[in-house]
Amino acid sequence: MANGIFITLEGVEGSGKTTQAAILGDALRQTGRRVTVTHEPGGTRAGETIRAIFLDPAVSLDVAAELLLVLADRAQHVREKLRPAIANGEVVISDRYSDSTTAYQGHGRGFDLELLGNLNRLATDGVTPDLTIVLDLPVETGLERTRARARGTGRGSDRFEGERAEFHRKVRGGFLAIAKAEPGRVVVIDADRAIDVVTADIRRAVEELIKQPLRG
Ligand code: Z5A
Repeated sequence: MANGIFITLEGVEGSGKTTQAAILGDALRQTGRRVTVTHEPGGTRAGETIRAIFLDPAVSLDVAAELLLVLADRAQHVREKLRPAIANGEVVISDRYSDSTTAYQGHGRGFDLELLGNLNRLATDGVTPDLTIVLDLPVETGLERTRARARGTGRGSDRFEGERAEFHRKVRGGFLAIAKAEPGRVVVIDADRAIDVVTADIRRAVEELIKQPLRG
């Protein structure tokens, strides 16, 4: 049985994580691998319930409550879904994971990064990505994409879309700081380009990890 692999996609809102996670999942399935594509917050029944509270702009949440909710979501996601799938030899792709907490609650909200490191260790229980792809782009471009999607689908804005651009810029800086500190795990890809061009760069990074060409 092939070893399980854990890949995470990170980045600011509208950077294309969900789009690229689905494309990458399909490309990996074409190699005959079993693939789980999942996301945070969410990914489990408990997680989807937490997600509904976490993102609802009408629900008042202190930033400490926000932090603890996303950690509770991760603790459940790891133990119920991620670790079993990885142990079963699957490729697991998660749209957001622990780096989002460092970037949003740490760099964005201002929680102490050492504290967040300890809390993330508790939540992740040693489940660390083999590869993290940060999709990087100017926050205005990402927010414009999500606004355009909202106009097209009627989807309302969430707790974070209402934050000022300055907050999202700090978050972007957080992801870039993580990438600088952990170059062996984290690859930054310019996401301000056409979808297929971004896909090609992601494919190259994943091929390097799995030592196998991808099609599609
Ligand atoms: N959060 C947190 O604070 N702490 C944590 O620890 C975790 C999360 C885990 C999750 O919301 C929120 O939770 C998130 C951080 C916080 N909020 N923010 N900001 P979410 O899951 O609902 O939102 P998101 O993760 O930011 O996803 P998103 O807004 O859906 O963006 P995305 O997944 O990166 O992008 P997408 O859905 O693939 O694409 C967005 C639109 O752009 C869509 O219409 C696409 O067709 C289009 N798109 C995608 N790629 C391109 C390119 N290359 N060119 C043009 N258009 C494109």
